[in-house]
Amino acid sequence: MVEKLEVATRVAFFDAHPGWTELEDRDAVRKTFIFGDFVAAWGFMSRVALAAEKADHHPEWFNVYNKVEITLTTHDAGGLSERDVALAAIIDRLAGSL
Ligand code: H2B
Repeated sequence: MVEKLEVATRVAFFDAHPGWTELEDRDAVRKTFIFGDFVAAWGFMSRVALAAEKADHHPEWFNVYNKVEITLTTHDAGGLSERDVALAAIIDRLAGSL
């Protein structure tokens, strides 16, 4: 079983990862990424997909043209866990490098 994040870890996460916000209806975080066009958005999603598969931790996401909305939570923990923090860091890095 994966542990849910402590409050102090959550505060540190939001400080270190601007743009991620908490959902109101469940214990999850979300961030919206905007790219130049669909190809750039899809390229980003492909990189995230490979990283997610490697980590065995997968995003919930929604794409329309150049917009990718990503939600992270850990079903195995029933909320946010270190796995989400780790994947969010990778996602931010991949988005910044495009
Ligand atoms: N992804 C996410 N986001 N949360 C999980 O709890 C999770 C996952 N669990 N990917 C993994 C896979 C599990 O469901 C499978 C069976 O390994």
